[in-house]
Amino acid sequence: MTLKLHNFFRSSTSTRLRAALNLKGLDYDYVQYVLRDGETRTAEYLAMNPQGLVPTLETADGQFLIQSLAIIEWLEENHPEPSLLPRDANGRARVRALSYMIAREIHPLNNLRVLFRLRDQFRADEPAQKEWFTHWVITTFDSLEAALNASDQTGKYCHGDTPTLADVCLYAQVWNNKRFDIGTKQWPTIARIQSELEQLPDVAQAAPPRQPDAA
Ligand SMILES: N[C@@H](CCC(=O)N[C@@H](CS)C(=O)NCC(=O)O)C(=O)O
Repeated sequence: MTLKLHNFFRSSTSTRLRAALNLKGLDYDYVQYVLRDGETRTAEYLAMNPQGLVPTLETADGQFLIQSLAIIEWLEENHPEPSLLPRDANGRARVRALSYMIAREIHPLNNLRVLFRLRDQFRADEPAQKEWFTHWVITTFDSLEAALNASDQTGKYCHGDTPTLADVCLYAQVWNNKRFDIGTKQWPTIARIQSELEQLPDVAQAAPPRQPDAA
């Protein structure tokens, strides 16, 4: 049995994990779920992932791994090459910090269930949800751009000249932003890194439109 990826094409946490799997050259079976249809809230799915969120990675020995960053760290430990984290502790701290800016500061505020909650509790219509989403992207992307520009460790990618955890998070977030018409023009370094990432077939293959369930 190979790895099984339970995911959804448009989900940015799924995109970042797909990119990591591809960069590490790992094959996986693609299992698709439609979030809006509640397909991750069934008893069967909740038994794999009690949060009812994607992605879940089913391992060859039947474990269900949840939380995309924890899964990528698991990949890193079990399939160390090519590494998505720098060899030095300072570099690892930097890459994790850049990753967390996206994964912990943007994504949790803009997740589907948060947008639904804004709608249901505060009657936020679609334009209001879009404004909310955009606000939190801009807040962190401005800081991310500044952090990237301030460091001579920024290279072809977020950290040096090989893709890291920070790049797969960035790549997925930029794709997610497109759904709300947020481009990259106002962040030239982010735009440059994204275009470098698009040149990497393993990363580009993880993009939402290239998945079997792409609408
Ligand atoms: N921190 C989790 C977040 C997982 C998550 O929220 N996934 C989203 C898709 S990107 C989801 O399943 N959303 C469904 C919902 O919000 O109801 C991770 O990194 O895996």
